[in-house]
Amino acid sequence: MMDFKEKVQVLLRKHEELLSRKNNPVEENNGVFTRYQYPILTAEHTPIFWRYDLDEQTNPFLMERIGINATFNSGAIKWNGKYLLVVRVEGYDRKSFFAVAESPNGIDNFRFWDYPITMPDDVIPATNIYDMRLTAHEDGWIYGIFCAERHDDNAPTDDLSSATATAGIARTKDLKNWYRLPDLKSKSQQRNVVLHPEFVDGKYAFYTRPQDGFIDAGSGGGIGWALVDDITHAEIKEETIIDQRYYHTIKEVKNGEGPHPIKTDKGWLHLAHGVRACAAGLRYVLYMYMTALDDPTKPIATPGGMLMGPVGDERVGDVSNVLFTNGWIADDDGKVFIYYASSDTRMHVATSTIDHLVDYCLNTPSDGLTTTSSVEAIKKLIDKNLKVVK
Ligand code: M1P
Repeated sequence: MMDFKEKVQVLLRKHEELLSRKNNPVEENNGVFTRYQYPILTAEHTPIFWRYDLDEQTNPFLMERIGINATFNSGAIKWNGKYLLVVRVEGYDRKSFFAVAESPNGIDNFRFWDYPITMPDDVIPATNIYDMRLTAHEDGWIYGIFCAERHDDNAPTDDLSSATATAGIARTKDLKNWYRLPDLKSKSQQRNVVLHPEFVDGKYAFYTRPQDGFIDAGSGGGIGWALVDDITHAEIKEETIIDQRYYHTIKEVKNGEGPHPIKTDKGWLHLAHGVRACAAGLRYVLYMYMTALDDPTKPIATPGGMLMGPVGDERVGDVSNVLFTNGWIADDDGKVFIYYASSDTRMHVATSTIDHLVDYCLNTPSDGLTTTSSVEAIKKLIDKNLKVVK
């Protein structure tokens, strides 16, 4: 029989084995991006000392005291040469919080910092906060924009599910000390709000996602754009839709900007999620688009369909059939790390390059919105190829 100390040693050893496991690229890929063998973060990656009381006097059976359910939808930033994720960690109590996990190479060996982030509240405290988008803004601050969820007090008293979604705003210089600013004021509910990294016409610029209710995007036509004079009292006065939803597409039900776009010499590269409904429920996939360098609201490329959809084990989790992204990192050499979560449960990475993603955007046919136009696009490619192969 192992004594308490030995049991602790076993726990720590197994945990270390998981954290230091090498992650290898998966060989079959479509030439656009490369997936990796293992998820980069799971609930089991959270520190043992977050979950267990390691004092024999107070926990003689060495039982887990605080359960962690999932680690998903993470913001990302390169910081002092390290790849940092601000992870949405969800406890067994269904509350999400933010915690930083750091890797030396962006692919494996992600380790959580000792403490989760203590996020100050806005005037009306939120019940739940999640899905942070990180932006190192040209004003010198690093901003975290996230969803702040509160009970909808206008709902009937016996309705304990209705909620409201608002964009929370906080800023930091070191990712440890966070200063909360007032939530974004908007006529509609908002989720998937993202801060553009540069001033536009001297103003802060936000990608928005107006929605009629907590779940339904409803009349909110897609991904929006709004300029804000003062980020310390951010208010959307005018909102325009820059990436619209369409019937019978991967973004028919909803869409939302992922992380902030990457600036390239050909334009701004955008990564987003699109949602459609099917008999199995909602299906979330990732897609891309590009906007003009001198006007981040002007689409210049809209590749049709999805960039990535859930495959294999990614398909199953707390909310199955979901890929979601709110973080990516572009290295100086052009390598791109796409951080995505599967089924609201775990985090993964896929790699590509700016050149590959720009080529993907500029040369993938747009969705022509009908079967006829899809067949025409395939026929065009066949005609071209047959001249080569015959
Ligand atoms: O459950 C899937 C996702 O649902 C929401 O995204 P959206 O607002 O686009 O529907 C978010 O709650 C997100 O966290 C979650 O991953």
